[in-house]
Order: sequence, then C-alpha cells, then structure tokens
Amino acid sequence: MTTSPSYELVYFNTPGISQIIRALLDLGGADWKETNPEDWPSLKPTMPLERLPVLIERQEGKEDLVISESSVIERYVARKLGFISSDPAVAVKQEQVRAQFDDVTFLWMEAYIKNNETARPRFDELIKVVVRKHEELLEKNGNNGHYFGNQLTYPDISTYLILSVFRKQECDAEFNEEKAPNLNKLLKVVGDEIGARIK
Ligand SMILES: N[C@@H](CCC(=O)N[C@@H](CS)C(=O)NCC(=O)O)C(=O)O
Repeated sequence: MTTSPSYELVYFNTPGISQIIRALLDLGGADWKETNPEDWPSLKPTMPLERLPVLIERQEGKEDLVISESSVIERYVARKLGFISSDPAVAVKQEQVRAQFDDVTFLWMEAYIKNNETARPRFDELIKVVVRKHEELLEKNGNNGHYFGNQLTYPDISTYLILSVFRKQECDAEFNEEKAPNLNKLLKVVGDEIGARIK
C-alpha cells in the first residue's frame, strides 16, 4: 500500500511569498506543517538555493524531494492536489493566468511596501491591463466566479489571494465593482468557498 506524502514548508514567519502555497496545502487537505528558521544564517547554506521558501515532500519508500522557488512550489503542489488540469493544454492556460500577476505583484511590492515612488505609475498602468484581460477571461467562462469550468482551480485561488492583499492595502481602485464586476464576482464566489478554510 502506498502512503500519502507529507509536506514541510520552510519559510519565515510572515505571509510573504508563501501565502498561495499554504492555501493550496490547506485546501487540498494535505498532511503538512510549517517550520520557521530559528537561526537563518546557519540554515541558509544548507538550503538548495540558499533562499526560502523550501518545500520538503516525504513519502515512505522514496527519497525526500526538496524544492525551491515559490512559483515552482505552487505549481507542484497545485498539480499534486488536483488544482491544475491533467491536460497540458489547459494546464498551461491556468498557469498563464497566475503568471500574469507576477509583474504587477512585483511593482506593487516596490510601490506600496518599499515606497518606491517611481514604481507607482508603473503599477497603476499595468494593473489596468491585467484587470481588462481578466475581465475578458471571466466573461468568456460565463462570469460564474471561476476562470475554468465551474470549479475551483489554481488561478481562482491565486487571484483571490493576490487581489485580497491589494484590497486590504487599499490598492483596489482599478478593480472596484464598477470597473471590474467579473473579478469582484470571483472574489465573492471564491471567498465564500474558501475564505473560512484558509488561515
Ligand atoms: N525567486 C525566489 C525568491 C526567494 C526569496 O527572495 N526569498 C527571500 C524571502 S521572501 C529570502 O530567502 N531571503 C533571505 C535571504 O536571501 O537570505 C522565490 O520565489 O522563491
């Protein structure tokens, strides 16, 4: 009998770039725990790329799998727990929806977390494009609060978490109800579905 794997997420005690990974593990019902380094300088050289997050997958009879890079960990976990399609042609579109937020999230961090003034107009410009493209995608899927079919998938979860953070920081002018009804529908539908199930 094959046992299910268990996971250890190693990251700092902060939401940072691990929120989507944590949510996927919770929502997928994985057996997982998180550890926060007590002495990062000593641990750093022992990590595969000397940075966090790192995910360790343990399964009886197999060598431990140790992976780095948050976006790669997200996709691995999403695939293992059934939030990415097994059809590569659909999977790549789902990953594309998530990846479209990389640049805008980077600019948001520069502008609103690091207070880099020059990043603000670039964030304002790019978020408009992202919102326009995502409104179209959601419309094409029947504006049912999901990007693909009628079920919860990786891009639903990632968009919900990213936009919720922007909204909490009051950076949501470009995706208010009036400008982005479809994204707001997604935030409501996905929030109702998973809001209480993630930390
Ligand atoms: N591209 C990497 C970036 C990783 C990264 O910047 N990690 C930071 C924390 S958010 C880190 O490990 N900082 C401590 C260090 O570099 O020593 C990823 O997405 O995983």
